[in-house]
Amino acid sequence: MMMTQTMRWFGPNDPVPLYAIRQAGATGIVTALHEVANGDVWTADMIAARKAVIEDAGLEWKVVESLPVAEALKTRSGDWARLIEAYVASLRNLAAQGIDVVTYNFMPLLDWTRTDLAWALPDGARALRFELHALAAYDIHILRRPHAERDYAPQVVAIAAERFGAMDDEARTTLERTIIAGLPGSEESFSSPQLLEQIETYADIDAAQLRANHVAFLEAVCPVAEAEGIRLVVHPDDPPFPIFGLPRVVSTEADVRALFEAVPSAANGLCFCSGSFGARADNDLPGMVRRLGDRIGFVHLRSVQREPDGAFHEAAHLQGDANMPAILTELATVQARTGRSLPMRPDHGHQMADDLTKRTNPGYSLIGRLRGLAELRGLELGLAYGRGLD
Ligand code: DNO
Ligand code: MN
Repeated sequence: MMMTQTMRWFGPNDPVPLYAIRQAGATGIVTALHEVANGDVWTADMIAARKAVIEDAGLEWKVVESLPVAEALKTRSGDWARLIEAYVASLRNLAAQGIDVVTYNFMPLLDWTRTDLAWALPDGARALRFELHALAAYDIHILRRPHAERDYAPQVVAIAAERFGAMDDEARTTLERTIIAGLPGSEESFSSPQLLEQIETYADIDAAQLRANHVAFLEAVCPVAEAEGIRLVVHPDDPPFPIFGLPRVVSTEADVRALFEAVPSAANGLCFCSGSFGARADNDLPGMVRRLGDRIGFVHLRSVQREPDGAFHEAAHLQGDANMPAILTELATVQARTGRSLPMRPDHGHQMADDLTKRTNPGYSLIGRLRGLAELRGLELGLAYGRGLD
């Protein structure tokens, strides 16, 4: 059984058209109603209209990524009850349209974060990169978060000061915009003063409290998700460790296991992202698929190349640190056991070839993801053939 090949599409404004995704060999679309404000209900009409556009292109809306979780749900404050009602209303409307996998994440304030969106590779292609020194330079010298230097090793603080000192105004503005303006799929973006203010709302929320808030969210929405046949899959933290002193509690296998044990509902699932988990050397990616597989409802495949000093960049899908043959082998075992084909998408791809001359969503250009999907499809088929095409 092969995985169901999908690609992310950011809606009518996406520079990548649906026909190109179909030509890339995907059958399913991963998308969201990005125009709906975080916390508002996704109505049946809105969902049906977007679904029709996708189906007119010969594709199927396979996965929602993401139905966003409003900040008040993460901090368990404000109009928490109303936001829960809105969330489950959206789930009901999605189920009525036949959509059964819904992605979300529980990262405080910021979604996925990088410090460079066009890092030049030796062959001239461009990759996304995260560098701890650059993050520290922004945190300490631009955001100027009180006592930020306490969160970094002394040598990182020293290098960050040098890096900041060497930056001109344009470089400082580019770094600031890269970190806080929100990457594709993020629901929030901030100015630095706004981010500083928002970080304060987490002053009394440590990892234990954030995890408790996450469990409370799941306990409130999983009964409806389960009744509606929806798998609610959490996307891991990216990067998978705290930044700006904010807790992150979906970074490791132990984090995921704690969620599953706290809320055993079948609707409480995982979006296994090999890139996000793979940014940590202590995450055993094939082992996580093997041990968590029955709760995986959606798969992001990409590979990061970890570098020294807390840096990493996006590698090609079959290069970098992820052991993709081992991961795909474990995924095939999970599918054989559950009898269910998992939706999979190539996650971030390089900006390469003609895409270097076009406006693209960082990480979501066409050609880099098309190459990734082709390589992953070939690897999956080769492994299946080697097993006798089970
Ligand atoms: C990271 C990517 C991101 C992701 C969002 C989900 O691995 O998959 O673009 O889609 O962080 O919230
Ligand atoms: Mn991902």
